[in-house]
Amino acid sequence: GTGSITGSSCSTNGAQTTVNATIRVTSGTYDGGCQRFNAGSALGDGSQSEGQDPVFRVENGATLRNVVIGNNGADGIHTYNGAVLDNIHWMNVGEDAMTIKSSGTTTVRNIEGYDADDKFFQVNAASTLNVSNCIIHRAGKALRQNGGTTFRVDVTFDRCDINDMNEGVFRTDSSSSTARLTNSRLHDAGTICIGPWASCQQSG
Ligand code: ADA
Ligand code: CA
Ligand code: CA
Ligand code: CA
Repeated sequence: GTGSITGSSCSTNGAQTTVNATIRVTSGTYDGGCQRFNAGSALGDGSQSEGQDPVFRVENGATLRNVVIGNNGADGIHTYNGAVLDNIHWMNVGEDAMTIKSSGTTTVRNIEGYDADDKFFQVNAASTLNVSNCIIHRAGKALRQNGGTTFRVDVTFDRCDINDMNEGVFRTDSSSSTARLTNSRLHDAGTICIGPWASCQQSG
């Protein structure tokens, strides 16, 4: 069963900081204290234009915790060589919410995000992505392996509430990638598996 899906416990009316240069988390834990981190125009405008900078860049297994990404989400959060994202709330996803930029395992838990014009998770490198306790409302798709790439991505979503996707949940162009959705609730979520996935399943 789905149990309870609570998303993030951060409220969206905390103190707001404008981020004019990407905050880099290279080791240990960065605890945002549930402040609102809003992208300044130096990072981008949160539109669909590519080449915007992320608000946070998390590397080498470091942890980013207790963060609200404000109404300008720019290019969201980038991970390199694996990372942990815990208790993150995207008020209004920008170009995308989170991008895997290099290989590793990225663990994402207790998150929620709203209003992604196209992608929520963007995966640009062979990697593993494990997501649990997530709420994604309004996006084109919840996850996109970078178009035209054929490397292997292994993704799991557990206890997710996915609502109002224009296109669907998981999309790849790779026949070696896998996706699994468990214990989740879908509403107007489109096609769950788009593309030639080696395996793509929903259960529980
Ligand atoms: C699009 C674009 C890629 C990359 C990606 C992203 O898919 O074609 O080059 O920029 O978005 O990481 O946002
Ligand atoms: Ca993009
Ligand atoms: Ca948006
Ligand atoms: Ca992007």
